[in-house]
Amino acid sequence: MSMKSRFQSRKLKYAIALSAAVVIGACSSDDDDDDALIDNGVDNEENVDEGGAGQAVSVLLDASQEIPAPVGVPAGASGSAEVQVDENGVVTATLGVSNLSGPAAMAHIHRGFAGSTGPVLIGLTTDDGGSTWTVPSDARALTEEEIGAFNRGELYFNVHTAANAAGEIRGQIDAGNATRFLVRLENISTENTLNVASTGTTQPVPLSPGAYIVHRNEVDSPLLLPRDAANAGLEAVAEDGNNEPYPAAVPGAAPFSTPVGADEPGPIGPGGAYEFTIQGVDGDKFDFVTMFIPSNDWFYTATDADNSLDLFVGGQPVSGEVVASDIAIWDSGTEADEEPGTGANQVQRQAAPNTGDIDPDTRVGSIDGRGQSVSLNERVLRVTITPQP
Ligand SMILES: [Ca+2]
Ligand SMILES: [Ca+2]
Ligand SMILES: [Ca+2]
Repeated sequence: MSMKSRFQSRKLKYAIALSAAVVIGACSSDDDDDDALIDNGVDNEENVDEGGAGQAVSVLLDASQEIPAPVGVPAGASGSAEVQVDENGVVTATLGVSNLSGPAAMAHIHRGFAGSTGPVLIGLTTDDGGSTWTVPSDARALTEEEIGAFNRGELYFNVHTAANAAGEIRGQIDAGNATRFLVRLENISTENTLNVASTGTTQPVPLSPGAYIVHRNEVDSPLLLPRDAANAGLEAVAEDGNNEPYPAAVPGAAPFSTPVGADEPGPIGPGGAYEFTIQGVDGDKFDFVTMFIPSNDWFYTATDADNSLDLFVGGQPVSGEVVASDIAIWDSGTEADEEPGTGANQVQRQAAPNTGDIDPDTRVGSIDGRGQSVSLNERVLRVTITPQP
């Protein structure tokens, strides 16, 4: 694969002071206000896959890693596992558990970073009533993307009991080869950001709970596929700010929901932010979607090459604010567009979710590419990616 040619084709981007007025439209995008960057355009001579395919990983399970927090767990409840994934994705694992509140009823390997939950990939079986679990010989192999998830420490064991059906002990399968990154999505709009021409007024641009993914796809972000008609996860975020359907619609998609400093899921207005932690190895990419709320079906996402942000450049972890031109407003192609900030079928005013006329153009694409425009006086979203010690 040609990481090299990709990076060679990309120019160094310079910091430019943010101009007072930025109009995003068919002929003018937010390419104009590159005011910081993580993309230094360094050539990547060779893309070496790091990580643990073939490597045996030891895993300790306990109640403290479990989400949500389990109840009535004996102090010594624990598990110990050894797991290996070969280059074809075939998983071998042995898991022993002890001191649970009752017999272990199920044990699975899931996809999700530490601190989040995600779908089951592989079910384990037991021959001794729940003390020891293994991957059955007829279990499916991991896909290429799931092997990537294993290599970056994104898989975990979860053991279920009657008392804790959602899980009593959990253990992250992490060989320690990955870099941890804190991702911050910050709303930097103000009361004066969105121009509403029909009323001659301005509005802020709130952003919604959304979804993110770390992946290795060469051509496109899985969050945006298919591109000729939005997946159900994207439609729900883009029209209604609802991220619940995404994990089922797109394997590996994970929700972010609760603003920094809040107790409950909700949108972020000016000054608000979402934060979450991801992990990656060289070659891993990151993408996200969050609704441009004063719209029918618009969202912010990465528009870097392959619609994803590289987590490593020249083999080194990226660090800092994502260059503004690598983020843009897209349309999910699922609802006809009304004037931003006023439409009766937009989420702030509509009678019910998923209400509005069919979009005459069903393609998932940037509003620039679809010939649409919006008048913004300021930037709305700042994304910062910071490697963690
Ligand atoms: Ca639309
Ligand atoms: Ca719809
Ligand atoms: Ca609507």
